Amino acid sequence: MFGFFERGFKKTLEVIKALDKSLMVEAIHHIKKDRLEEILIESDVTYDLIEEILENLPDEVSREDLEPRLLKCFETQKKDWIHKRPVVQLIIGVNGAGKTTTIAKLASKYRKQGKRVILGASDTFRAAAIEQLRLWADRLDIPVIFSKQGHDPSGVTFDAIRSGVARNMDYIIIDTAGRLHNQSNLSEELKKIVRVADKAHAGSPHQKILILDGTQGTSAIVQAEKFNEMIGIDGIIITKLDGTAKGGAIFSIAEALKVPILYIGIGEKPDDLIEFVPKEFVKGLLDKLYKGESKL
Ligand SMILES: Nc1nc2c(ncn2[C@@H]2O[C@H](COP(=O)(O)OP(=O)(O)OP(=O)(O)O)[C@@H](O)[C@H]2O)c(=O)[nH]1
Ligand SMILES: [Mg+2]
Repeated sequence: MFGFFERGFKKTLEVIKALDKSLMVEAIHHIKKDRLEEILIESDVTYDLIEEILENLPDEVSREDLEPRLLKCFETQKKDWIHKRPVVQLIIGVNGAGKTTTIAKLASKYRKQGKRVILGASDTFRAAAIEQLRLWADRLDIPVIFSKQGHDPSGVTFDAIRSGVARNMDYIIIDTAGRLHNQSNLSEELKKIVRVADKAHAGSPHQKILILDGTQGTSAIVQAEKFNEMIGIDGIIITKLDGTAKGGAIFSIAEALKVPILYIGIGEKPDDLIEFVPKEFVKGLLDKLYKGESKL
């Protein structure tokens, strides 16, 4: 059975392995600092953060030295979620990041936990977007509230939340559009959705979850900051890590945004979503760095 790191960071692991085979065999107790720097650069950790991680460490870096430095990047990971029923999750992110697919994954996960889920198709910008969510809802046998293309997305949000409350749902998950004519349009639309959600169910949306495309690596940080300025972010899900070697970007994303990373997406199917646990992530990476090839 593969562990968390092998499952979630396959491509990143291949790069680390390919980068220095001899290093992988020899590095039982220590790794040379410049080698470590190379590995972190290759896996897309930002340079400033690499400097911070390696600051004042000896030339030969031990696992014990490195571990707390890596974990420190996730210090803000803890978050007190509001567990008010139903929980309203607003899913935001740029076009193509994986919002709709991730909604299907989340819904499928909650269903398996025996929870009641309803979806809101508030990406009314494209007809195909509504269809895509309806198709997932059909496959997963989950109700979905939708309207016609071009209708006000906050109207759909209101209806979905009211319906979710009336039907005693556990989770109401709202899809949104990633791209409008310009950024100020998007910002205004998201702000309105948030206001209307609060009207439909006071205190909601409880979780504003940003979906980031993992193949973009650290370049997704600027994008995330913009969404944070618009309406604030409570959690992040990073998708498409199955297709990228930029897994190290997770350190920089967590450290820069100070928002917890909740899950990672590792494929297109409903089960391809795994909970992100910083300790397991760091342990998985360190196991690979310090135990040699035979274990890979
Ligand atoms: N390999 C892989 N593909 C993914 C993952 N998540 C999403 N995708 C794919 O990425 C593409 C875009 O996903 P969507 O869920 O449609 O993205 P979106 O953010 O809803 O896009 P818009 O509605 O256009 O804004 C689809 O082809 C998905 O199958 C993932 O974790 N791994
Ligand atoms: Mg979509």
